[in-house]
Amino acid sequence: MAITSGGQTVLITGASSGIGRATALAFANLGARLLICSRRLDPLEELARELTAAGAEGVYAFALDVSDRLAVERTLYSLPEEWRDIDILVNNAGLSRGLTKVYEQDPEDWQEMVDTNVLGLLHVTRAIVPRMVQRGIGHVINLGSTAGHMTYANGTVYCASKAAEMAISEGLKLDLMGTPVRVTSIDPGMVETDFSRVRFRGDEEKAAKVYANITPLQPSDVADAIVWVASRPVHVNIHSMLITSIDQGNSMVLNRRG
Ligand code: 8X3
Repeated sequence: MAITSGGQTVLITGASSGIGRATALAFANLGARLLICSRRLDPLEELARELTAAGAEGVYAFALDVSDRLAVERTLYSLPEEWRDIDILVNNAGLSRGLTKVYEQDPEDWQEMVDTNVLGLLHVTRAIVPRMVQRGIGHVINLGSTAGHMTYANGTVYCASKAAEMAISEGLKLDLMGTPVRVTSIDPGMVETDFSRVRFRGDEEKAAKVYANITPLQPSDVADAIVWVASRPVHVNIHSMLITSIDQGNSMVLNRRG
């Protein structure tokens, strides 16, 4: 049975832009019911209209800062009745702050990355997975990174947060043995999103240099992979998928032209 047919209910965190947004659109094209959340609600309102136009069977948009454990519990434990049975959770919310030597970096940057990328993922997982186990259906798709496979200079804490994501995905899969709930880690390399703009706090020039003279992945490339893993037969669990553009070998090796 394909799990992405119409009627499947998919929760996507960090849905307002980049990979989260592209994933919401990809599932909408398949007629899914979508719960979309991000820290701010305004960008989700326009997205909700686009998702409906694309074919989503229903859309429920709400503001959520995944790093705020109490807000996650309050919001996800009181979803409207018709939105409680979530079939697919895409733990996409995440960010990077700074490209700095770890021994010089502002601890506030560490805090924000660990709170969102590690604890945020755990908070949402903790709120959603027990009902998946109870219902006997579910798929958790976590967003990792090439950064979790290979640490690069000046990115220590971001890389550590993605290495943690990989360990959490593995551990969650082990803890779910004996249940039909699947776990996948999708680990992209460089994707052309707001990622670098956020990392450099809006410094467009620095952000542009990251993708200069290479062809990065597009958010839709990653969304394709997410939809593919979710649409395998229910006895097939894709544990992880490492995806880069043709111009990226690993965290450090890039084919910059010119
Ligand atoms: C994003 C990939 O290499 O820019 O997760 O950190 S990288």
